[in-house]
Amino acid sequence: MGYSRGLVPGVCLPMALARQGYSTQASLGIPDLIGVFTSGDEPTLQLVEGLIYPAVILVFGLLVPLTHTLFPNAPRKTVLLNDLKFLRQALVTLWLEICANSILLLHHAMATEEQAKIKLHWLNGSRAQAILWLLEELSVPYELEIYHRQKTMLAPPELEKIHPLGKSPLVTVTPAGPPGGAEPFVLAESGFIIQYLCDHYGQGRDLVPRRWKEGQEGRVGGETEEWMRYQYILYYSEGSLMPYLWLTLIISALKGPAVPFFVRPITGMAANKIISMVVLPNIKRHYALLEQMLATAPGGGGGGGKFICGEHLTAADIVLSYPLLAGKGRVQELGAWDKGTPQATYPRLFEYVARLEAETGWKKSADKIREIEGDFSVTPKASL
Ligand SMILES: N[C@@H](CCC(=O)N[C@@H](CS)C(=O)NCC(=O)O)C(=O)O
Repeated sequence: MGYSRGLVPGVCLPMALARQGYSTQASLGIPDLIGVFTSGDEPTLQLVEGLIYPAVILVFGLLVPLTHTLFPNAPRKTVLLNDLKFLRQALVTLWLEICANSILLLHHAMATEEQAKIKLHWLNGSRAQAILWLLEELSVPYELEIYHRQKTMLAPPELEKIHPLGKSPLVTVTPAGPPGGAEPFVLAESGFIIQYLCDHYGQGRDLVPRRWKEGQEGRVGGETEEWMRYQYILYYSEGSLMPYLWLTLIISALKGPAVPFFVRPITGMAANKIISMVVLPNIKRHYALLEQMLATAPGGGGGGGKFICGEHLTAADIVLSYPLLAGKGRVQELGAWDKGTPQATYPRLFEYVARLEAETGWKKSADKIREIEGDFSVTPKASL
């Protein structure tokens, strides 16, 4: 009888409690547990702990009288022995389950106390949208503080009070700790924020690829391709790709109303020169790299992957989403493309961008902003 799987729910329970912000240091009452199972936040857990588990016990409970009814002529001693064997197995399993739950709850109580508080400082039309997506994907309870760009497109000075650079995204973390004793700290830089949040809240999700190949733990070169891609993209997105998108936004402004109309022909010409000499060739090089990465992504049976590290969404896709979605509507006008349009030139890349936009987590993050702001746009609406 496959009883060993019965321990799995014992592992899920404390995780579910922690995710719902229960302080396991405080005494846990039956209503707390009922709350966990009926909250709708952990449907799988509810199914396993609340329905399947009792159902299995019930079925086996009925099996005993049923055996007597179906085989009335079987030697009484054999049936009785089988009953006793089954009962012994059931009791041992139940006991193991209770022990595992108690040990894990105790361990959790000592380790987590209360949940840390996460606050995202979100700026309109900014990379903060990717962090919002990640928080939705991780199902972490969070608070949103909204900031609006000034007319100059710069962030408002209030953000400087949070971090000296005054940019967004920023995340304030107030660790769980003794009442009134927890010192908040601030996370800055998209890549670091993503890494930190995944380290603490990513367990059990597939947002960070497995690091080591089987049997190659700790060895140079023992990393999986998925993990190498993941790490690369965390740095690449901000360090290499994003500067060209940023340049596009800034240089395009030289052709717009931010410049007095009588000097605009000159600034416009200079802008076009920089775009054709520096910006467009580099954007093309980046798009070609990403097209190639998608074509060779592992897990797709040699036919490429749906996402940048393979077949499923990772936090690397989330960090990449901002430059790609922000650039999507702007790159066409930068100049000539080999096959007429960027979409035709880099078809895999643009299919990937559409896939990112169709992700539930992305849509949830956009809806969240629509709910608060009444509107949502990936890039700032007003121009310089
Ligand atoms: N490298 C930083 C860049 C942060 C950044 O420049 N954020 C932009 C929004 S996407 C910003 O705050 N701009 C307003 C300003 O520069 O004042 C990161 O990845 O978080």
